[in-house]
Amino acid sequence: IAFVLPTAAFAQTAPMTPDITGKKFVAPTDAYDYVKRVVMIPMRDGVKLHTVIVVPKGARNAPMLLTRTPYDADGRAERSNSPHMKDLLPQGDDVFVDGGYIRVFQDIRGKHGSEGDYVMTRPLRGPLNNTKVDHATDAWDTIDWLVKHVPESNGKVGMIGSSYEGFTVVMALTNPHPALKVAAPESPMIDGWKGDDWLNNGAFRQVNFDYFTGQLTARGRGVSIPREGYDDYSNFLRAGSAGDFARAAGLEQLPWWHKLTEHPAYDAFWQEQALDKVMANTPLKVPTMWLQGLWDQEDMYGANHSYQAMEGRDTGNTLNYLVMGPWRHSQVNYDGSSLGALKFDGDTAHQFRRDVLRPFFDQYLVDGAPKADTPPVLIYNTGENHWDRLQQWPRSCAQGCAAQAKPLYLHAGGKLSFQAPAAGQGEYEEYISDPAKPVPFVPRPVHFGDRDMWTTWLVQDQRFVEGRQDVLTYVSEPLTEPLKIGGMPVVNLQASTSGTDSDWVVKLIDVSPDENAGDPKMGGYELPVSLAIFRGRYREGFETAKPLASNAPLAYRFELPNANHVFKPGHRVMVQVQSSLFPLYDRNPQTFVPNIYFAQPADYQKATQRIWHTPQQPSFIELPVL
Ligand code: PG9
Repeated sequence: IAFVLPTAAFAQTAPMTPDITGKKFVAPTDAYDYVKRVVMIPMRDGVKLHTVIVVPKGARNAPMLLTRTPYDADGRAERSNSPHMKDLLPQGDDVFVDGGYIRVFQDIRGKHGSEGDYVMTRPLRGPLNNTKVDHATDAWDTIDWLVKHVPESNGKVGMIGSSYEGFTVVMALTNPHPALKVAAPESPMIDGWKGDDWLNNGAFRQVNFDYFTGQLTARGRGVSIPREGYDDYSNFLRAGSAGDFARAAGLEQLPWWHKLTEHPAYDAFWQEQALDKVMANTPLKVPTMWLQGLWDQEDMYGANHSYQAMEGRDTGNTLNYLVMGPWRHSQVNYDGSSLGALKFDGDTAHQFRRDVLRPFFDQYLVDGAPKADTPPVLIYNTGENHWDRLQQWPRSCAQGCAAQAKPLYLHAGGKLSFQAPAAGQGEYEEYISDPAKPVPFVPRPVHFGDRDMWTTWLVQDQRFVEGRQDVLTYVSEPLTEPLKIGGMPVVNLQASTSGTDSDWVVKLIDVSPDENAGDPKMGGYELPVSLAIFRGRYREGFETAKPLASNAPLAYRFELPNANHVFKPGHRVMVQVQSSLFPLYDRNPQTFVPNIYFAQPADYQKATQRIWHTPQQPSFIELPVL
């Protein structure tokens, strides 16, 4: 047998050739169904913004869909490293990929690949922003560049995005480029004080601390805050006030922490930034679909209030639309078949994207597309498990709606009914609120990093707090017929505290019958339909904090988030009242201090809380009954 040795012709690469060449690696893209371009788009002040453009291969006259993000445009445009555009782009883009859209993601100024300074939710030019640029000008300059430099496009642009990315959509709408033809702000951050992200009616959401360091300690991905233990209930209790926690975590190095804490009340800093107020004075030009989840744990306020701010001027019902699905924050862009223990009628998020969102965008962006059959209001009915197509929202309210809200009264002995309280039935129910033992917002251990917990906490079975001495529970008799509501329930409490400040948490709950043969685990489930916290010091107005008169029943009136719900026969309606939701919200010391962020240990005092239910001082929920 003769062996033939390889000749030198096969051995041209010397064994010691460096294996990292330093030359740019170019992956073959022949098999890809898209072309990706990464460009730096110049803004009017010379700052360049990092932009990723994904074009379907062979596209011509295609519409463009733009998202401006603080969350890394490169990452947003690459869910997975795939040759297929549908797998490359985020799940929620599926319907737009099917429609042949060009997809554009851009880093906002100061973040990730973009130049310039980052300012948290940069205010519009005006009293709070003396520069020449904001997200309205950046969106304008970007759209102007896109329509001139993407030859495969038809020159029409839509904007979409959830949360911070929804905020940048609304910013663009304040002065839209003529090529911006349609927009969908999804759970946009609109008013950070009243209900979106940072606070709820003046109570601070401590879950934000990790977001602050994640966003603000680097242009790219920032650091997280180290913890001594898994249970954030203990971690935050041990720390003291929100200010104490922040100091220990080094947050005083972040200008944003100072901006936030220097404005504890709803002063000009917050009012000037509230985009529903801006939209109330902005001409309606671009067809806009406002969207949010009915259990949106981050931005529960903005979409609905912006819709309302615009609606009066949309006389032809052609420009202002509202959608609310049975979703957690941003769930519209993922699978919408379930939320926590709740199961819906199919993938509600995909149904919406396919049947409503895409035809709406096509109508304005795709040349020759038919007019979409878009209902002015589309809201999921969370009791009966189906979508409702409506002409207007809310359906029921105190005045000016098709139906009138009806008071649901809190009674002695934890009863709840539509009958007003009569004399001689006791004056109040009471509990001791102890800041040393605040009521947890979910069962312990509470771990802010637990995404399943965070995304589902608003549908958490509330039985875990029933029986606590510091939670009052009021419940109706089992219903004999369906009770339908559609709108924002409004809390009217007559409440007293032995302290000089107090938080009031009110939850409207649907209690399932104990027996449920089809799904035994849901038997007796206490589903929060709508809940909110209210910082008592703002009882007379959000602009100025005032101490509460001790031991005097005082009136508190505040809105709960939207509900489109049917309490079914056999179910009971429940209302719970408590004075903390910890550690999600910082504790009220229950002694009036100028700035709760910096309350001192001695300020935290137990208080006796009373909820009154006399004929003269009734406590009730204005229920938007249909
Ligand atoms: N809820 C997030 C956020 C929005 C705006 C400001 C800060 C945070 C988000 O999901 O983007």
